[in-house]
Amino acid sequence: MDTPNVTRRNALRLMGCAGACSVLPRGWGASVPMTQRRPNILVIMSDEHNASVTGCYGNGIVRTPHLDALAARGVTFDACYTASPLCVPARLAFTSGKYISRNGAWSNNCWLPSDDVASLPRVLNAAGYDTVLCGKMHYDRERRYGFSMDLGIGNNSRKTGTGNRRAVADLEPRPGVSQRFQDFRLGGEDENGCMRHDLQVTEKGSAFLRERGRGQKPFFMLAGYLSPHFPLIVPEKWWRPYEDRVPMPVIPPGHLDRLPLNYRHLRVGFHNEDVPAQTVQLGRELYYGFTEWFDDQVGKLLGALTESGLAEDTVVVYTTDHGENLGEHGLWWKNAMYEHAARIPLVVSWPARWAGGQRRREACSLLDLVQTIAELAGQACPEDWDGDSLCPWLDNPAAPWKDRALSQYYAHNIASGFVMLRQGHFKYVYHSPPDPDHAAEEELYDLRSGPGEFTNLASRPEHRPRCQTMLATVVRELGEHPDEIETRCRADYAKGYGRAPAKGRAAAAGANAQLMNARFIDGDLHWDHRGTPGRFRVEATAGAEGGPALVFRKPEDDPAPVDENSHLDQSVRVQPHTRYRLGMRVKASADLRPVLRAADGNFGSVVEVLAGDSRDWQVAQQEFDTGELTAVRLQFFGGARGRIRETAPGTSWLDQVILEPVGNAED
Ligand SMILES: [Ca+2]
Repeated sequence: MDTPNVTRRNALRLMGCAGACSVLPRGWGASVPMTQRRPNILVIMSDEHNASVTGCYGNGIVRTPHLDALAARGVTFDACYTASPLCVPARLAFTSGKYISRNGAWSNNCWLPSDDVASLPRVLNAAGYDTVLCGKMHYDRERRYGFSMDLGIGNNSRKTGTGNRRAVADLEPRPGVSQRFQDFRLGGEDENGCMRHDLQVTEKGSAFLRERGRGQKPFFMLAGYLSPHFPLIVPEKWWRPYEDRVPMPVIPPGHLDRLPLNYRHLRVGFHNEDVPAQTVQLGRELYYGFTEWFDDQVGKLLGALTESGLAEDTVVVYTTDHGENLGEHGLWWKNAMYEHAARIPLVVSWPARWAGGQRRREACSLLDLVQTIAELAGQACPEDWDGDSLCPWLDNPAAPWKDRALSQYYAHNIASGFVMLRQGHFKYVYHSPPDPDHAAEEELYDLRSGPGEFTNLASRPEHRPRCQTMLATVVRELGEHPDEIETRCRADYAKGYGRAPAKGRAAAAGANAQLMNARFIDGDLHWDHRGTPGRFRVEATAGAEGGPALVFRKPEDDPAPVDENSHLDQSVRVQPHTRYRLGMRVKASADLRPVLRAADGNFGSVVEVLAGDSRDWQVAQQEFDTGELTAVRLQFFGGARGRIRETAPGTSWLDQVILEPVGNAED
């Protein structure tokens, strides 16, 4: 990596660095003599929390008393950014201290190059800490990256390293909206997998804190909450205070047509183009309610810390992995570089060292937080980490700070990767050319004069020098031009990790017959079509961990197409509290949408896997948790929201469906 960067970091670290956290960089693994006891470090990391939906970030509607109280006891950062607006890349950047392009953490389907990387947990282990994983970090089930204790909640996904890009022209709108919007509704905590997960985080995290006595090794605990990540299924008592109280997004006329190509792809790829206004409104209200529910969990966990008697010696950090667009700019979920998705809350509280209620307004990032934690533990970071410790700036608000943050997105539903640089009050985004026929795209926003990010200044002559300078900064910071990064990303996706789904043998069709309510004739699975009878050959019966799996393949000699008159609709027995992978291979001339529902109709749609509008074979997959269910209903049909869409007979084919357990329930 670039030596000047390291020099710059060291210089910054040396400036104004005083007190217990004064650390000279010595190379990774070197411990530093401490003059006082090193603090415990509790990082509470939520999922998908839009910073602006927090009381301490100026929201006058949402109620977040516990986070606000933490801010009153701590230092709040107004312009902190994620390393990538997506779960796994952000979390792997946090784990590794590096930009995602430097460790291949492109998407949710990725892991770090090795389990043995010089991770934050390993740095803290070397400093004499117990490192405790309590909840979601979205790790592969074979990777813990050095955490010395795992409280056993989730982190059981299976990464294959594969990915793709959307074709530039693939922007034709489809009728209906994403199945995810069907999970904008009232419902009990038990109906929301994120809430079920988070109740465990609070319970096990609190138990750990209460049992942890003084005099033991210091601990670092990552309390990984899933809230307020969709599904937005929220108990009525938490939603009711926000009914008709959350303002709608304000989108200027014509704005959606002027979005960068990649963001138009996000709208089509996530099927967000035509969300009814009442759905937008309800979703926003539910999100506020979910955020308050999460804040209540924070209160319980911090209550346990107080009861433990360790609070005085514990640094408490609150942050999230990325934000949530909430319908702003016509977008839902994250994936974009607007403030709603890329900016994240960050509060660092340790009253023993820093007076509460302070704010820091300049730009910083999740990668800076990583180095801050290492420095608080009195441990030098690996020289090739990409952030800068916030400690000098925490100690002294007038200390020089870089005022710079960088974020990258190379995952799904885009035509090309993009990178964002926030510097001062400007935000610059560079989108790599998606193909040889299309140029790179740039965005430049002045967040002071236009905080809504509706006016792209990048093409204005007076701003061209600024764009060029900011792109040069991006290249220097990453050590590579974004176009080179995009090329490497595509090559990595094409290669994958060589981890094909585990396949058993078609030896036990009888077991399958027990697993699903279907007819097996001569080893083939038959089910009722409307129109053409379906027949799929059973290819495998063993799941990745020896559990039940179903793999159906349409025999090549079976000419029956899956068209507007045909569908798959089968009940399948599943293990409760288990994570399953649903994969399918289809050929489509129109959108084909498999939907997974509970057999009792009470599960909602948890799987949204679709083939897209392509005449080529498409492979899509998604993981889901079964919760309390013992059976789910697997449906496959063309069109959106259950309506069969007319397709040309013979052009749409369902080739293969895989349903297999991949581990314990995660999120
Ligand atoms: Ca996330």
